[in-house]
Amino acid sequence: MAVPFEKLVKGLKQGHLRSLAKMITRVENREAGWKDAMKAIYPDTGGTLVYGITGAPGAGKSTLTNKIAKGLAERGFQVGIIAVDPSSPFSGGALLGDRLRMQEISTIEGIFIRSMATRGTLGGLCQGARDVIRILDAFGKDIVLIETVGVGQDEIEVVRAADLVLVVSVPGLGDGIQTLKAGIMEIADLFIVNKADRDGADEVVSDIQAMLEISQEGHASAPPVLKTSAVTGEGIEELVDMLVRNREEGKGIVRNAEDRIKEEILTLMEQDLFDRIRSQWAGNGALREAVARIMDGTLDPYSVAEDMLTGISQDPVESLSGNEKRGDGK
Ligand SMILES: Nc1nc2c(ncn2[C@@H]2O[C@H](COP(=O)(O)OP(=O)(O)OP(=O)(O)O)[C@@H](O)[C@H]2O)c(=O)[nH]1
Ligand SMILES: [Mg+2]
Repeated sequence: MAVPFEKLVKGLKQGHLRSLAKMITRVENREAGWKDAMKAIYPDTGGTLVYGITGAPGAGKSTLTNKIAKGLAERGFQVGIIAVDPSSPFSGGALLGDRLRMQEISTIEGIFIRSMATRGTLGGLCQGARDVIRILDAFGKDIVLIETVGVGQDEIEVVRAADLVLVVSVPGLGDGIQTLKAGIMEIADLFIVNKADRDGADEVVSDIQAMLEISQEGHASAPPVLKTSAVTGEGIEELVDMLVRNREEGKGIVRNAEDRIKEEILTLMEQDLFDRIRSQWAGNGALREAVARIMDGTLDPYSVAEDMLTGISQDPVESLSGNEKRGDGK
């Protein structure tokens, strides 16, 4: 028998690492009771600041994330790291290096690291990340760093949901900025030019600044551009200091809060609705029946889909108040 969720929630709140790891796995796997467990921890969340770290494949995101985490832990912060799809296929076979680095960082007091697959995440990558962040939050993490490669749409959505977004560039990628997904430059709160020990870092800094000047015309202050090197340590202290200051000033925490909540509700509903429709219609043979009738020409897919949905619709506001009245967290 698996440990009941209630026990994990209790263990999580008491700061047990095993409960933290187990709870994440079981919520990720959408095991029975996951939602009640999330409801139970929800009141203990909201205190964590989330930094999204993204950029071109191989830009040094993982290396930087680890350095940042170390720096924050040294300053007394409890840090969680979520590495989305560590070692992207783009940089080719860095998996072992990533594993070793992850192992190393996980031995540091106050740091918890967890990887997440991009594909096949039940409930979607964004919701999956939100859940893990919340569990880390309830556990008592002050800051969560989430690393994703800045190429796919899902990955961008994940960092977009962060309180503060760091975009990592490097010299030597040719037109480095261009290799990033369009739209990623717009969501940056802070630009980092990593591998500053290599030639061309200053050019990348000026490129970014020039681009910012054009796009920020008439707008509020442009995001800062910082040079770092994981090799020489240049800029790392400064970067960590900047992030700490940011947390102290409470910047970012409430950015887009309303939109984010809205987005989350819709995502959760979408998933739930889909599961319900599937089990209801596929389970009792109705779907097969409908297919047969479409094939013999008596029905069309449009009408079938419409009919299937009619059964589930209800006045949303009414069902909301019904839920409140119940008030037993179910
Ligand atoms: N010269 C130099 N190399 C660096 C620096 N930072 C990282 N690297 C190296 O660059 C390579 C890629 O670093 P990672 O941290 O794995 O990069 P990443 O962006 O996480 O890569 P993916 O997650 O695979 O996209 C590794 O070999 C690092 O050691 C730096 O500041 N200078
Ligand atoms: Mg990486």
